[in-house]
Amino acid sequence: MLQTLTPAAERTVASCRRMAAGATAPQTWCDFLMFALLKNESLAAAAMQRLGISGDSLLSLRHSPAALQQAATYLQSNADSHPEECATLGERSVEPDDPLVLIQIIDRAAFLARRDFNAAGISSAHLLVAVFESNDLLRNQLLDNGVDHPRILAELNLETKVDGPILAIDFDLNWSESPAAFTPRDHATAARQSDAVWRILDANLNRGREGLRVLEDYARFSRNDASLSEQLKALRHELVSTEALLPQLESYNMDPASTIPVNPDLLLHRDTPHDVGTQIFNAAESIRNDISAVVIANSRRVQEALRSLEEFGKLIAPAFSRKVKQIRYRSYTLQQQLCSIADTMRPPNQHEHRIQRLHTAALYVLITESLCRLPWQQVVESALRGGVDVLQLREKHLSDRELLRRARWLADACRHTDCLCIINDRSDVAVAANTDGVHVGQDEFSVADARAVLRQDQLLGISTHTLQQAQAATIDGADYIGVGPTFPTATKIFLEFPGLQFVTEVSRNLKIPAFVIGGIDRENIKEVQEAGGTRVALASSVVGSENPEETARQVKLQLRKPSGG
Ligand code: TZP
Repeated sequence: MLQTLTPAAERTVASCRRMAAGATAPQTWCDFLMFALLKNESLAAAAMQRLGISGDSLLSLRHSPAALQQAATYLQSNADSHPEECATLGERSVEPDDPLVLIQIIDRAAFLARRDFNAAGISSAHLLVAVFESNDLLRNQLLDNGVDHPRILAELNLETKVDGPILAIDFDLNWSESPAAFTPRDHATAARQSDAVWRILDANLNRGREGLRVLEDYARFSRNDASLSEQLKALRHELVSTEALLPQLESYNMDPASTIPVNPDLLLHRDTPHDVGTQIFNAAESIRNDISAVVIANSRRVQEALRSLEEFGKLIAPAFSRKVKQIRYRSYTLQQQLCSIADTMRPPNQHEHRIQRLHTAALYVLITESLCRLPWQQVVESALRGGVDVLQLREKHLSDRELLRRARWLADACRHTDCLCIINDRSDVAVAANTDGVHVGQDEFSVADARAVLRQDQLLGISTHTLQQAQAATIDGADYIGVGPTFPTATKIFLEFPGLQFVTEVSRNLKIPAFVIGGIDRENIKEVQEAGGTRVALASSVVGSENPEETARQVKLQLRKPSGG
């Protein structure tokens, strides 16, 4: 539990007391605390400098001429720049006449420090955040100058997640504890002896660096993305430079290109011959189907390495761990960019997932607005509620733009369900709307041509009217076939009806998912089943019904019954 102020924080509070002595206005105390933070050598002072908060800028914020004079004198003096002098000041315990505002700020700082995993005590950094949060006037003035909460936290490298108003402190402050108690944690020395921790850090620094190099190569040579590869390279170099934050025996030079650890302690603990992990192989490790799989695998590798470094780093070097955490967050952003590029090429498992869904599908419904009794979107929603497995947008006469708009709407409606979304005829629309796939007829693009347009993870179905066509579709690599027309229908004009005989032929000869189509309704579905059909594609009988949900539900129930039952 944190009960202490770090020496710099003690010095700062002491300076503030000296400057603001006798002042009654809370604003004065806040302003003077800012001056004191700036004046004393501390984390906060360095951060304030980087944030552009200078003595002059603070002076310009003040309104009282007397206080202005007092502050200016203080800034010019050397009073607080000698640690020895300040340390004596810091040993004084809490003053009985400290104003409420100061006590509140310190309470808040204590609260922040408790939430900061790596905090060794209430530091100047916590004081800076606390004063920023506590004083509206000061905060607004800083915000006007572009200094906001996230920037302050980032500059202070604070781990704390700050929210809510100032809370009452729930433990006793121990103001009198000696500054010696703030030196790094006791277990650090013991942990430093730990061979295991060093080996873990060594392995993961290598793993992280190598993974980043792979991603960088991809960005550079495959994507030709100079900015992304530059950022990945910078991140890799930064990862290497974190080694300097580990406890070290002697000084050493940073060489980001080297595979030999620059920190000799890391090398000292490297023991590859006895690493049991070098013998463990995962079958998936050696299989990469395409570039996107390489990108995804290495992104994971980098994340895992960084997480491991962050966790084990806490045992021996909190500053190292904090830095790695920052790198991990930045790597997320870069990897998201990389993976979204890679995803465009082939999202992992998406095709497999769609194929699996297709194999469990029994009811396929075609959506054509002119056949719908209700507004077509309502029909879609109703059919989805009824448990339809696949929806196809079949519109032959819309403009491209309107077709795409509907395709996107349908894809979005299906995305929140496990229903597949298919576009009739138009592979380009299926790609643009990112639907689950496309369905073509015998007079449209061939399977091969449609595949050339589609993304690799998208499904492709084709209508077939003869066993020969059905066999060809299977050989060409279609994911499913339409089998029909089975019964006469007003939905599409046909000269011939292969009928139930064709259904039987397909069911006996082919294993590919086959959706029987053409004039099917709740009355004749039994005949389809008796002919060997297990899946059906319906248009008018569902979308033209008053209650598509109920019709879909009934058809699905029927399909679940054993053949002819
Ligand atoms: N292909 C063969 S039959 C058919 C298509 C598109 C129409 C199916 O519609 P319905 O209304 O179920 O007969």
